[in-house]
Amino acid sequence: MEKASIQKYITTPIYYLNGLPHIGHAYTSILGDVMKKFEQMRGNGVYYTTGTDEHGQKNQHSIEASGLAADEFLTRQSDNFRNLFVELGIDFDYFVRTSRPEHKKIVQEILQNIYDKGLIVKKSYEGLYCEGCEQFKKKSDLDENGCCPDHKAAPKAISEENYFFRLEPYRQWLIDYIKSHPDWIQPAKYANEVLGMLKEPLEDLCISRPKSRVWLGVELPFDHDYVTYIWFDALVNYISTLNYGHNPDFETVWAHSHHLIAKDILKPHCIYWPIMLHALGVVPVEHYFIHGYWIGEGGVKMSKSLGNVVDPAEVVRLLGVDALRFYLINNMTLGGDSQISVAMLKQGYKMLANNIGNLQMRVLKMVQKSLEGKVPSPAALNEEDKALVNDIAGRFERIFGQEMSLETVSELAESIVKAGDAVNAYFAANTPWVLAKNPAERARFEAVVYTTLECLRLIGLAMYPLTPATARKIEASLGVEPESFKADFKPFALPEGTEIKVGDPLFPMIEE
Ligand code: ME8
Repeated sequence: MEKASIQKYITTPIYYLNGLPHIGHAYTSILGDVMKKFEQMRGNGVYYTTGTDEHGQKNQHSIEASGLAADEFLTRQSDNFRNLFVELGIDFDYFVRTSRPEHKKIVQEILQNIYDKGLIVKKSYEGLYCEGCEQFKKKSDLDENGCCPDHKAAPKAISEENYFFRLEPYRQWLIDYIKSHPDWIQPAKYANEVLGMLKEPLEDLCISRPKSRVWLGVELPFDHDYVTYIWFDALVNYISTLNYGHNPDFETVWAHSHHLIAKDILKPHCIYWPIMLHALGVVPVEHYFIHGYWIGEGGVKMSKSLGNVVDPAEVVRLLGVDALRFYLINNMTLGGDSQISVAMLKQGYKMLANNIGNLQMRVLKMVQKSLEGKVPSPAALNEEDKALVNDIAGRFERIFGQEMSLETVSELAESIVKAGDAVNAYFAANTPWVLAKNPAERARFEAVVYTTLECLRLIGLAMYPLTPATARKIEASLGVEPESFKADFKPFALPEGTEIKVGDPLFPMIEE
């Protein structure tokens, strides 16, 4: 990694690998890829990481239940994530695995650093431990049945000696930091949630687990009977990836870091992590982008027993990668939860087929039939034609003129649909299939076809971050596929005389 070429460092959470990757994991990693491609089109170098969290009690129990050796189990499970992400067209630069020795070494160096500063103390502790969260719980965190509200299981009473990292001395610093950096945690709703968590004094964070209970973890460098708490290990991935402590370019890259996470892991990311970094003398991440949850159609939670789980691999087989990517970005409500089902995904697919796919096929066939397969002349474009092209180009230029954010990518998806609608309305109103039959209308016919092709070219470019394969097909069909996609929306750049290619439909009919 060369620092001069990196203007953005983007990360996703690293996922627990005790189960198979699901639609939520696929979403965050697709979102990161969309942001990466968006920034690359703006001319910025991006370093993007995603990966798997391979320690802790939950993973340990799955290994024990599998009967496999730990390494074998971890590699097999981690590969399920990596392979799915590759299939989804996710262009990560590095796939994190916390079981790697390079990562573990840096976790140990950081633990030793904080220990040497006198910030870690040993004491005995009695508490209620939720294995699902890998966290000790306060009574006030539990529901009316005494269960963890997220895992619906009663936490176990545990009494043991452990090491603790004091958080309270940093609480006021963190409150001040959030208040003085209003766009640090986006959307702002979640910054307010974090401020809410900071109203009460912070309890000491238990950063160790005795090996007698948890053997799958990074050993404490100052006490070999313990491994470190999974979150202390997992959060460090964001800087161990940059070879923290051994990389002279670390600060430059870290200064442009962006964490993508869902609302479920706000507390470790927005409270423990900045405090850990502060204790190390490292500035916090530049931005957090926090999204809501995908839930089933009708607002019900997805579960195997309800049969409403959306399996990303199955959706890909049914509808292809791009329809899934587009749906996820187009339909996530900012700052809230969003619904998904196979039926809703099919609707999204049909929308793309009608809005973009059919338009492209109709106009290309017209060019093939009546214009010898070549882009016609723009000489006779009238004010309406020019206004449509300029409007679409201007809209995309404005969007790509902004920094990536959750708002920007959802605005991009929306503007693609709107541009498609506008071109379809234009095409229908100008009836080029009628004009084609009348030699006296030749110039007008050519102008309408040129306008439509040029709009498609612009739409194809703008689609690249969301639907890279479709974008390539559109540009290739117009004979102008670029080697790398750039956010250059200069209008009327489709050269007259370019040979078009009528390929397969972008979104062929699907079986119901
Ligand atoms: O929390 N909708 O791993 P995890 C949207 N290992 N996104 C969802 C989702 C849903 N229904 N369900 C999960 C962990 N996600 C830790 C993280 S990071 C240092 C350690 C996504 O496997 C979302 O990104 O439980 C969420 O934050 C993450 O998966 C949690 O993944």
